[in-house]
Amino acid sequence: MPGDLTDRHILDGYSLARERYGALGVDTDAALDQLGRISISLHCWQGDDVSGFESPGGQLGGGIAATGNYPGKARNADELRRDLDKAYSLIPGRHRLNLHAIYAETGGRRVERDELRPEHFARWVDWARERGHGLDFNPTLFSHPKAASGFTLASYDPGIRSFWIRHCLACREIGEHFGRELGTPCITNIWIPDGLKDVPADRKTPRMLLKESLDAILSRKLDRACILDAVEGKLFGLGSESYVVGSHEFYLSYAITNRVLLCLDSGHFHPTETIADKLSSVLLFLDEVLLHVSRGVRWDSDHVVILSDDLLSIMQEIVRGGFLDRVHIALDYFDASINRVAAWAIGTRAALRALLMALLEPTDQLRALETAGDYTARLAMLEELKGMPWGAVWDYYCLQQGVVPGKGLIEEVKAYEREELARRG
Ligand code: RNT
Ligand code: ZN
Repeated sequence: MPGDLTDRHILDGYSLARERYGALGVDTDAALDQLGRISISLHCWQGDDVSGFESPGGQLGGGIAATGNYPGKARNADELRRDLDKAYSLIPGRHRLNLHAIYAETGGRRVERDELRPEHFARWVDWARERGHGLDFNPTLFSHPKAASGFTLASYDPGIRSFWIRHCLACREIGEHFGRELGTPCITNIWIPDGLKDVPADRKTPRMLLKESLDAILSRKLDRACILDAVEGKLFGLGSESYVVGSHEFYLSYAITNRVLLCLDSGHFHPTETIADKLSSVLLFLDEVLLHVSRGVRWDSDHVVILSDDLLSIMQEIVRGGFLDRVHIALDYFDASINRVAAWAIGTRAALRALLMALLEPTDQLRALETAGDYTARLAMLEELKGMPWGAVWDYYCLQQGVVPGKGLIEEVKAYEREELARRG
């Protein structure tokens, strides 16, 4: 078809792009080599609006919400895995999967969350092993009667607290099992919804309780070659607008003191605050961090990731700081108003495109200009880079990795919708 992107167009475009970047001292082949080694953790929960398989029709709680009712949502683990396979086939590179505890497969039997065991995830492990995906994990401390008060690990009720402590301990065992089975550490991330709608009278006690609960959970020493623990803070949620127990300062301090990973979710801060600026600070004091790459829009912190300035600065900071080995990149958003497979593919491709743009920067030159105080040239160079043919390098990367380039993604997703999603009631 005239105007279509053929292999020859892509190869021609790449060879011109390689020359242009070469003139700036940037090696495009080396950048693609590096990009190919980056594994992003895709969040299983985009595939079914954070429903999980615990109880049909269960309500999403914990101050997060998926809006929209696009048809074709996965109703069980087989459908979810099929959708994930489709999504991974649209994303160049080899990537991980981030599971939540509510995605256990218990064969129709109700298993309480504090009784979950590795065997309830056996099929996920087999699937991951076959396809070469590493697994990450999350205890689920929401969408449950014992979280209905809005409090879990910081609850004043010792029975509630100990239930959730047992759940988190069970999940750490599962995480360690994943890491051992798959030969890559499983990042096991704790996020809790605990907070208050209105002005608290006591901000201190719930935080003391949370600290105690976390100590009880994390003091059990597990093999760091198999599991890396992370903790995730937040500024506010729906129904916890005035106070969130696990705030950023709480978890930053906790992570530094206890040598666990800090999870920075890009949707969990004030609207003009970006996590890009935080990386070079926290990584002076922490070995590693986990990112939940997301996109905040007004009250929502979980829109599909797009190639925004914010995303680009996060990836630039990771690359410029030499942090690729110490920053684990995961995605966290849930949009039920568009095709869910497309949501995974578009968001992950955006994250990879931003990484590629960052990898194509002449970092040393930019730093030299800055060190010399030549801010004029630095600004001019940064603006120039935005117009460089990085898109041609991306297309070539897709071709190289056997993944559909350009808007071919749309046709692929539509075909999958006709052949698979349309058959779901
Ligand atoms: C919620 C946190 C958390 C969740 C997932 C489902 O605000 O971002 O990471 O999105 O655990
Ligand atoms: Zn998150």
